Amino acid sequence: MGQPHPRDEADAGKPPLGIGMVGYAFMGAAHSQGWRTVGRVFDLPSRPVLAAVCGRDGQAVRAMAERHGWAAAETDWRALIARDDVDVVDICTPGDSHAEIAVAALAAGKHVLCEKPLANTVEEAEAMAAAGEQAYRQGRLTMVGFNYRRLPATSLARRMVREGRLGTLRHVRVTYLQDWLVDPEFPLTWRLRREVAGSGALGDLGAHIVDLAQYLAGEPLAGVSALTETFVRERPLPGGTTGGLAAVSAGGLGTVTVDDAALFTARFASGALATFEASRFATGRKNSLRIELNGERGSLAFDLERLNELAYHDHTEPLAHAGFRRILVTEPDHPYLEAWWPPGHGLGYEHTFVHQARDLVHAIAANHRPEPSFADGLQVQRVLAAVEESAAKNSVYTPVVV
Ligand code: SOE
Repeated sequence: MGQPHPRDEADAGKPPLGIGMVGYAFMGAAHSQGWRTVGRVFDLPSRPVLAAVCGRDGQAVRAMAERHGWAAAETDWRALIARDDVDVVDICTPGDSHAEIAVAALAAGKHVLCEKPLANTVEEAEAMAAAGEQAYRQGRLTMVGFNYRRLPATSLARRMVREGRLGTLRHVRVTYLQDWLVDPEFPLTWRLRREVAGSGALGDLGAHIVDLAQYLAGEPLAGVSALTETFVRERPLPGGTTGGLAAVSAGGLGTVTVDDAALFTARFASGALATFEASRFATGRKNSLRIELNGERGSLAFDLERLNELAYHDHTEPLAHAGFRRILVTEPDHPYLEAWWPPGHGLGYEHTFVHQARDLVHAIAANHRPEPSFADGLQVQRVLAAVEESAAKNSVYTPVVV
């Protein structure tokens, strides 16, 4: 064992906050990083302790626990939520188990952080939000893992919109594009099965951009008009995942039961118009999330591939020298950055999970409902359901007369 970390000594007097995580793949690794790092960077009111991680494959989950610093490994989530050393249950499993685990964990008196999308159906999300409301009255909190809110640049954009720098909003334009499904030989992993994932690009990517758009605009969407498509309808059956999104096939074919892409237009309650595009078939786009907001007084644009920057146009400036300029979001008074590196030393994807952990730890100490809570996650779920309903009706689709 090496020397104790100075921060460990400083934190020794703080009350422990035991974290129990269910699921240990891609998101589990990302959340582990967040929990492991948060107390070493931020001054927190309590001391997050990586108490236990849970997964069905005992050998794999023990290896994960060892690698990421979890004190114990469990193979049954019910055993995890029954543990006295677990205060927060962090759900990183596919959507089909979110509702059951979250409702049980809240009933067991735990705080719950749940990966997005909140659930696979509106009904499940309603049950989770109702359980969250009841638990809130007993001082237990819920949060959904819409991590892209927790970047300094997106948080700064929210602050600028709230300050009125864009004035009345007219447009929000969002795309979230990936290309890992382009190969028709890519196997039918759980993200392509409706009974496990709920939906495809819509729930996986569309949920993020619906949340981000509503968060930045500061208001909910009132209605949508949508098109969805499944480009490759049959794929080889999977033989196992090989890290991240990658997988190998086992032979034989199965049916894809989710969308590969979802496109929709939408109207905010205020009348602002929005367009959304979520796709896993955008060749060359790996994890490309872009959002632009246009208001009467100015515009803001964010690109996840340049995540330490915002583009800002101030339309109240003399037009002779107005235009988009780059804000480098690395100053100590930018959101989350007081604790990180000197100006100019940027952050990355993984830091969103550190910030998510920070915000939840503070919310628990203050008994303040965190945002987004399960109630907010339910609202996003309703938007996703409206998109599916609209796409099923093809309501936007007026054939071109020839
Ligand atoms: C896969 O499409 C994925 O990992 C999503 O599930 C995450 O939510 C997103 O942040 C990155 O892409």
